[in-house]
Amino acid sequence: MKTKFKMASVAILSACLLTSPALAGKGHGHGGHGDGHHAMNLQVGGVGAAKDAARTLRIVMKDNSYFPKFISVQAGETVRFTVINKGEFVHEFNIGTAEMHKAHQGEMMAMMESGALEADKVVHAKMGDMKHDDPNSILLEPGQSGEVIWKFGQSGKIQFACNVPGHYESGMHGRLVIQ
Ligand SMILES: [Cu+2]
Repeated sequence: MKTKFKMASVAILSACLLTSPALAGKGHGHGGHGDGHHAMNLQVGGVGAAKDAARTLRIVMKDNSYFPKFISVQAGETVRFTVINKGEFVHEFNIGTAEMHKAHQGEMMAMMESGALEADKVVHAKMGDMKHDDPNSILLEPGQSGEVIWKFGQSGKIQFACNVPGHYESGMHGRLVIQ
């Protein structure tokens, strides 16, 4: 019986593998094409400079939640986010629109399928050209911490989210309001 279950999950994985190149290509190309690399919008903004960050917000990630789960910033504000993963799984802090998160979920699924991403670690040797180096996000293993410096755009409502397969769906996202 056990073997049968295993076979079933392998079949599901292979089915996903077939669809993943299309998904991965849909979001943004990997390898840094500069501007246009991301489907950024006017609200999301872009990379910030450390010298412009007047405040630091600490974000704690757990399995599978954020604290705080609501962030309010000013339009045009640069914020330094210090992010710590206190969970037992890999988590991501990613700033974007719901559409951007959806596109990134396809990429992270492909990473997991290729072995570059496991539930509790990032296998850098298997990353290849799928490097997780998008400036609007940080991917952290359990116990790791990191920083994202971000300059927000115009007022609006976006999200911060974790796009590790299954995490967004289980509620790992928060509201980010740009006043
Ligand atoms: Cu997560």
